[in-house]
Amino acid sequence: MARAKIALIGAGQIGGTLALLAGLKELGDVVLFDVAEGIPQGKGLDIAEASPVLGFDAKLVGTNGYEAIEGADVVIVTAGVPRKPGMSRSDLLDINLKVMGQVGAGIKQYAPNAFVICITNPLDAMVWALQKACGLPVEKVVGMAGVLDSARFRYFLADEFNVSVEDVTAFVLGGHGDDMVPLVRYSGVAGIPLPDLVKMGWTTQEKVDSIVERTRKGGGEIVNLLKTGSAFYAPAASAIEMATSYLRDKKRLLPCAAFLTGQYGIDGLYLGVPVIIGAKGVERIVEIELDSSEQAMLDKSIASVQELVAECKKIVPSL
Ligand code: TXD
Repeated sequence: MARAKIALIGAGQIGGTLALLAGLKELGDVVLFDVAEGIPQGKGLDIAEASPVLGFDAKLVGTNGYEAIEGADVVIVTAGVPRKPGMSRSDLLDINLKVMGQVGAGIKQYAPNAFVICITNPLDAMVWALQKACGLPVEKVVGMAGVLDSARFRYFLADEFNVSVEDVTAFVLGGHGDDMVPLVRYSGVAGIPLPDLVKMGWTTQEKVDSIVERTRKGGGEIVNLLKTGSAFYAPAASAIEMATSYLRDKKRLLPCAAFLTGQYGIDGLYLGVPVIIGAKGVERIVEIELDSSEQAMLDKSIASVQELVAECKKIVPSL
């Protein structure tokens, strides 16, 4: 069977890491696209030159033209600008909405059958705008945030319990912001829920609360350390997990920003919820039961995403 084709729109920090991981996992051939000349070409060639040493077969090409993404099976979008000092949130929205417009048009023309994963921030609004711009079915356009937020939660828990990260499951719902909803009841070690682990004396409620807080602020913690730029290894790994589930029809249950049509009482908005990703894209949206405090946290998160989308509609009324 021919190799899958993976198009990476944006060849910055995350884009470059995505290309390396896609190669290492032999997911398929990779096209790196960026408006910056030389960067996608340089990164593509550099990673291709690593392939004999690392032992993978994949073609990696860099480009500044959308035609090179023709027929892509998966498109992962990181294109955009980060918020710089002095830039307001709506300045950032304005620029990145324009970027989503361009990227969406490119996908519509050259990769209308792709599974599209958006990573660009502010995530919940950008994936919404990207879906509108490319016009692909909503089950083929998702946002990456929950896998990353859950991975952070899992790592902190594994560290606290001194157990393998592989045995820690964790769930984070809602928008990709400080009011995301880490679900303590649905997280635990090898099937033992966190509240039971507290009862068993493995940890304390205070420690769990502080891990929840650290998870919520996980993105900011890395930004503060790096000073320039934001996290890129874990975000890239998370998007690759989603792409793999699609390409290999694994039907993983992963928290992703998916378009809701009534689930969780929401219609017409992208929000981080558990979904099953298989060969058809988002094959199922899983509605889990929430208690009143979890629902209240989710409602707060929903309100933030709604506010963000309303701001986007103000900037681009045609959306
Ligand atoms: O969980 C999540 N969703 C996130 C999101 C976690 C971490 C970072 N997240 C966001 O991903 C971050 O706030 C950014 O919006 C994106 C990409 O992060 P990255 O660290 O890769 O940013 P870079 O290094 O600035 O790369 C962006 C690239 C850069 O090379 C630009 O030249 C390019 O985007 N760019 C474009 N490419 C194509 N088309 C257009 N119009 C364009 N404009 C800029």
